[in-house]
Amino acid sequence: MLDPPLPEVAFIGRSNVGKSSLLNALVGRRIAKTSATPGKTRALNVFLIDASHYLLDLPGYGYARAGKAQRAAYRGLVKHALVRERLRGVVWLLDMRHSPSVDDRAMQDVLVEGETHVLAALTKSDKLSQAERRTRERELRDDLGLPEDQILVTSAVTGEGIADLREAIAGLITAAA
Ligand SMILES: Nc1nc2c(ncn2[C@@H]2O[C@H](COP(=O)(O)OP(=O)(O)OP(=O)(O)O)[C@@H](O)[C@H]2O)c(=O)[nH]1
Ligand SMILES: [Mg+2]
Repeated sequence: MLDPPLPEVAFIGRSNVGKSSLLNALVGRRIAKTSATPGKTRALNVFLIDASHYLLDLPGYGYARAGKAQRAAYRGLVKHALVRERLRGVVWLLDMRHSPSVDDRAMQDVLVEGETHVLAALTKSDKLSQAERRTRERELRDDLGLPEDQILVTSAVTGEGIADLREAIAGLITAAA
């Protein structure tokens, strides 16, 4: 358990989806390391925010170039993160340009199974035109089957959705455990 014990929210998603970048955008500081090369985040990195909660940055899943042992280690990290005593929920990131991958589906099953509180962050909205963005948002909303307020369109580049995500995370943290 982290000291001091405080509510935790974990960032989960496939490698390169933008977990570390979104975390940085949320806190307005470059505290998590980011890279254009998948597999940048290699361990569980913990950030204490405003002395009130922790944000957990995790390695991504589905990183094809990682070795077998490394992938097993990443899976273990994520699995353990999900059962942490103080975990209040996860921000589950999906690249808005793509349909959920097999690994994303598997993660969704795990999240449903564990009754984990989920905020789905659709990332990199800046990479789409307005028309594409609307289409993809609708498709993903239909596809994911999550309540409307649990899906947020975000961009670490333009800042779209960041304030809403910050608010939603605050909601997770203050909700009765
Ligand atoms: N255009 C755009 N690029 C982004 C956005 N978020 C992240 N990126 C880029 O995507 C790449 C991966 O970002 P990271 O934040 O390192 O991704 P990650 O999910 O933490 O990756 P791993 O730690 O390897 O699992 C970097 O080149 C980022 O600059 C975004 O909102 N818009
Ligand atoms: Mg990362």
